[in-house]
Amino acid sequence: MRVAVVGVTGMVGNVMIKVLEEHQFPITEFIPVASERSVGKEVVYNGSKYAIIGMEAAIAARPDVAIFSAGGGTSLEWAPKFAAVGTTVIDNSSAWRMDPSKKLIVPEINANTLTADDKIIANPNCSTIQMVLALAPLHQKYGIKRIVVSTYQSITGTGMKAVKQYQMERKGFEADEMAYAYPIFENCIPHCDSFLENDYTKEEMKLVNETRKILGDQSIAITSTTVRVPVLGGHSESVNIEFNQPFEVADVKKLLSETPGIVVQDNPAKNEYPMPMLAKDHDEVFVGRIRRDESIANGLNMWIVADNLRKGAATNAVQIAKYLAAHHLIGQTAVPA
Ligand code: A2P
Ligand code: 11C
Repeated sequence: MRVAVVGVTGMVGNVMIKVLEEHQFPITEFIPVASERSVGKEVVYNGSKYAIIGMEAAIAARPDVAIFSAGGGTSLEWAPKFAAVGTTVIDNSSAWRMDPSKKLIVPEINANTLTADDKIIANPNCSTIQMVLALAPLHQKYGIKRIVVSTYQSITGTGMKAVKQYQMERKGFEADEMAYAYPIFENCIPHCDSFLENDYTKEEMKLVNETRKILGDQSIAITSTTVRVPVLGGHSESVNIEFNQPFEVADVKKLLSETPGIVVQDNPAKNEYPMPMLAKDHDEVFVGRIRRDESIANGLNMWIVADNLRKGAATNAVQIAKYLAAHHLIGQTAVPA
């Protein structure tokens, strides 16, 4: 498999290299791609050095797969050009997620819908991926009526500029460039991505719209508040769910603990619950604080944590690529649907 990583110098790009190495993805040629600013610089993949190339050169190389983490604008412009030369694009940006002709994939939930004709595949938003992974089996069993989610999101989700802002502020300096409207050190900012006309942020509406698309159910009521916190390890989410059917908390815990990709960390007696400092550098989604919402019928509360650069981005994308490779849906071996 000839694999291009577009946005290889970025926050997600860096983790993408690690995840590809760890998953021993069968790469015959590694093609690192970034903006013209980075062309010629070197990155290390599996112990060897590779020179970064630009977009035109990457298209000319006709990779089998291109994993994009270079922002929505770059993806909108360039993904179709890669697809046009036969490359399968797995895109981490928000550019294609809600396009009805593109699939929005969390492999454990809906990879079985992929075919060789899917040349641009959307990776959901990080805060959506970790939430839906836990919701999918519960929706199937009990039917979800309504979700109320509040997030506590790592600054790594914003990119390099935000991490630099945090590091400068932590040292007591003003940042050269501000990624946020306010200082993030010793602060919480109830504002992830830009505001929309309805006064929700784009990040909040991603949780609403992407969750419905992935679960294939537009009837689920969802409302969200997304908050940036001075954390590096991962995103945390307080999720309140109202089911259509009654449930037992013990059954929910059992079902989640049997779900691939999920680790249940839930033992209040021993102060065991998921936290970003424990989730960092792990591929799994961690679920804890699982308890009945005693204020309504069929209500449940959970706390969901994942490394947003891993399952929220790089790991999910690599899992999609692995699925495509295992099912011969990419490159010269692609089997048309
Ligand atoms: P570069 O380092 O050359 O600017 P982050 O979100 O962490 O800031 O990373 C963004 C990534 O997207 C970087 O690798 C960046 O490369 C890349 N990128 C930004 N704009 C483009 C573009 N027009 N073409 C290709 N890569 C781009
Ligand atoms: C964040 N979820 O943490 C964002 C990062 O739509 O792909 C990824 C933005 C996106 O701010």
